[in-house]
Amino acid sequence: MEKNFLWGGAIAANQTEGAYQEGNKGLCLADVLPAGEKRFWAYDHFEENLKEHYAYYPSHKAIDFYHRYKEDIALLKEMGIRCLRTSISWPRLFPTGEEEKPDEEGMEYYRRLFQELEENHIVPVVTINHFDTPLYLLEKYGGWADRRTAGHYCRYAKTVVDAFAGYVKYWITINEINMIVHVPVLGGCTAKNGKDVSAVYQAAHHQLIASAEITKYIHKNHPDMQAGCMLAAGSIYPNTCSPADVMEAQKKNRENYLFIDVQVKGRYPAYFERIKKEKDIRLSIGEQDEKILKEGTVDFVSLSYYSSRVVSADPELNRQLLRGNAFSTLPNPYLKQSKWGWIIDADGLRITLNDLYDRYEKPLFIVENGLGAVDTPDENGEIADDYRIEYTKAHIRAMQEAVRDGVELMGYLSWGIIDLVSSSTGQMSKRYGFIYVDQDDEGNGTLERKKKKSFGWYQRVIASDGEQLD
Ligand code: BGP
Repeated sequence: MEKNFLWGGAIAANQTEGAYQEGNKGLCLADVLPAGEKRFWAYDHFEENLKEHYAYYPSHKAIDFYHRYKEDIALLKEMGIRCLRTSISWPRLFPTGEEEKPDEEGMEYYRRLFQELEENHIVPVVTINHFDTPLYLLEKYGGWADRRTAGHYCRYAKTVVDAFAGYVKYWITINEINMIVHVPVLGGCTAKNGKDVSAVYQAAHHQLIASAEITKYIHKNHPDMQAGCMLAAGSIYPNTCSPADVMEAQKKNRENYLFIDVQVKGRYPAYFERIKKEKDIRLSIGEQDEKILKEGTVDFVSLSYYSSRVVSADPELNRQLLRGNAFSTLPNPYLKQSKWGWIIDADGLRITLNDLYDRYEKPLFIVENGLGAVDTPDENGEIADDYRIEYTKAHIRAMQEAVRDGVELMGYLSWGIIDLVSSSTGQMSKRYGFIYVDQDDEGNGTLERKKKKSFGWYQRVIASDGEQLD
């Protein structure tokens, strides 16, 4: 890989920081979610869930990154990473979302964090909104379904972009923007518990508008910065070569590409008209919206990639979809799955990168990829996570092939480079890290950090610029 390739890792505020009430921080969705089975119910029952009291809320302490970031950054530096993607907690700066000015204590925390990264020569990539719209806005306005949430986001986003201009060059406006159609509440649409399709697409429209406004703001005021969109990616394969299945796969792929099509091309694609008709989506589009979208197109396309998916046009088969995840899929007989039912498909990363690059011709950036697995320390406390090394190695190889295919790639960031709370399940036991954190699903443990076998392996990969994979 090229010398300036951004090798590194990724985390998010609501899954790592903890300190959920420190300073004046307001709450976000994760702060009212339990761990385990009940979490999926909670996503579907936003309002009912608010009345529940759980014995343990994993985000409240998370991995205590808020207090331990110096120690963690020192370990990441030792690993040799060149880039860390993290997010700013919106409600840490704007507790309800409606404040005019940010909370100074919160601002100071991020200033110190970015300074620490700078001193360690680690390039930050910052997500402005990673699944943590202030809970107050979710309750009061139904989240992004109401355009006022977009206005509050823009005030927050302009504040951080201006304040941290000296430290941060790469910004991602909204994490996995297509998630809103798969798990609406997680994506920030709580109106009607995320069950009204028009409200969901209205919320998505507001996110697209807000993202375009900030992108335009960045281009105008900070020409050295770059603004990117982000897709929860993974090509969708047809179950057979029957044209009906191929058509179904194309349709499902478009449902995800829709958002990135808007963010790259600055307009809704022609096929959206048919989606609207078929789903009976009624949207209210402002007079200026066309112009806003056109003027706020992104500089790069970032993506998370964990797996590919398989769909069929046969309703009978669709009843057998693997559920329990944000994305449902049929099993792929050629591939294995992780313990959480995620299909493991390294070649799929190459296919996805090629698809995206053909479509957008913009630099791509892998900002999440990794294997969620159970790690069991041996009698000496060592963690030999060869399965994670194998997964990552295969994906890096596939990525290198995509680059040989002609894809322009800015970097590779391994998700959850340090163990953190899983977003979908709230578990600690679904671990992604090259650094182990001693904590279980009920919050027991010392929070002590420990290098896994993969730590040294990734260190060698980066030092050799991806040459030394074995
Ligand atoms: C993405 C999110 C991350 C992260 C990751 C892994 O959807 O952007 O926040 O959590 O998926 O998913 P999980 O934590 O559910 O295993």
